[in-house]
Amino acid sequence: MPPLRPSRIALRWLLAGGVAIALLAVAVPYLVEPERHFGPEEVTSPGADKVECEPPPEPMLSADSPRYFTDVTDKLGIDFEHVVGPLGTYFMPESVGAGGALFDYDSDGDLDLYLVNCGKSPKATGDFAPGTRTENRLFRQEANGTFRDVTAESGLGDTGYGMGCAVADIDNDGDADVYITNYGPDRLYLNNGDGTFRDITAASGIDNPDWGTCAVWFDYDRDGRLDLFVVNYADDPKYGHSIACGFYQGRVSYCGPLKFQPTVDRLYHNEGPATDDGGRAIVRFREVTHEAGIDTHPTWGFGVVSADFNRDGWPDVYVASDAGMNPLWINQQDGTFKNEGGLRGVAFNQRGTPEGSMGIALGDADGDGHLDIVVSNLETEGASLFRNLGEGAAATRPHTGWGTALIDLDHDGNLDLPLVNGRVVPCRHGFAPHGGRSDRVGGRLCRRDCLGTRTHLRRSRQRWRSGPGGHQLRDAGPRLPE
Ligand SMILES: [Ca+2]
Ligand SMILES: [Ca+2]
Ligand SMILES: [Ca+2]
Ligand SMILES: [Ca+2]
Repeated sequence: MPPLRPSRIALRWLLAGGVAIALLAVAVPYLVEPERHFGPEEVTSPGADKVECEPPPEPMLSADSPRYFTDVTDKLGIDFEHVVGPLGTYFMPESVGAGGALFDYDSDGDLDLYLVNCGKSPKATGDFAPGTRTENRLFRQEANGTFRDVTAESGLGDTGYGMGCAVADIDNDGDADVYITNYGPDRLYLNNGDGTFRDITAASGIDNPDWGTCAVWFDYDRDGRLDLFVVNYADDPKYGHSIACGFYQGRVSYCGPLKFQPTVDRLYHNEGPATDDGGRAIVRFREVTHEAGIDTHPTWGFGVVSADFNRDGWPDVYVASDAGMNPLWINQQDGTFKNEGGLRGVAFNQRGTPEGSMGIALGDADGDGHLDIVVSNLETEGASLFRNLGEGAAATRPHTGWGTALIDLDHDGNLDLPLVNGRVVPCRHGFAPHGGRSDRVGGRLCRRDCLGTRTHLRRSRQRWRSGPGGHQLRDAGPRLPE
């Protein structure tokens, strides 16, 4: 890899940080029409009446506030729009959004941008506006720092109902390969080394038809080949996740996790190089979910990270579950894992209560040399900070958090904590968003010593953008049925 020029490094970090926040912010709006609820059943959410609608927050960026980001989206040629709907069927994946990755797909030393897209909801009537693109898209970073859409020529324009992706070199040939989690069958794309990818899902032996949300590559048996842990959300054979649930004062919205069945997350062992029926090189995987013990604890999984949490030299796995405990799978060094989430204090919050966990950030928040964990949760729960000393510490924000990260945004050596919020449960007076209806994110980036400051996402009806001072990507938002 050629050395990076300083100016490019700055741009790269600016972009990486900005896109990280933007991707984390792809939480779909919860703009629902109560009279249009779908499905033969409603359930009531006890406690919803206790959720007060807070007044819109005061702007948090003053004229002399530091600007960590500059909006370069249009300038750099990134025109991605995240598409869901058309709304009206309460198809729950609409309320989750999708992620993406910054990685160097063509090995030229410059980070490229891959953005996962959702698409049309299965039972939705109506359609998107003509020309709406629903496939995942890949943008190549050009020599001048701008981005060019190379989706079609790369072969990475997966059209599944996308949720997330995990990038790693799975065949040890030096280039980055891509796993995509979908609502429906996931996909594995092998990098051909010439700027193109090919779908090797079936030939590789990977078969995850469930609602995959997040995945991580890690070498759990330390044989030099990356293995795959895939987190799945919920099963709903009865309604296909198109079902509304009742809340306070007859209001309806997307259902919570307990309406559905939890799922088993899956572990695939990398068996090494092989060839497909046509004689082309592939990588073969074998599902080891059961023999590794992962099926002993189903989850409503939204996030997953891998690290050596107990410092024994073997990588472990931590899962954010939208209900119930968050499992911490400690590697037993023999191909099996044991859930020690409760034992190690990361399964529940500070009060011993399970939370609606969505995002996970991993980093050394207190600078003691050990990895700590931040988990974003549902409104009224706040995010949780777990220091890696067995201490659990609730950090914070009274909003429903989705994406989060621990990242040094201002290069001062301290990790900062962006938390992106979005409402899914109606409050006492309806669906007032976190801060009213406008087009900006007001936010103060959180240093390690100020866990508790807030970052608000405000939503418009059709699209969101961050700013002022924030990186910007656009979300096409809902196209409401006519
Ligand atoms: Ca590149
Ligand atoms: Ca590769
Ligand atoms: Ca391995
Ligand atoms: Ca370990």
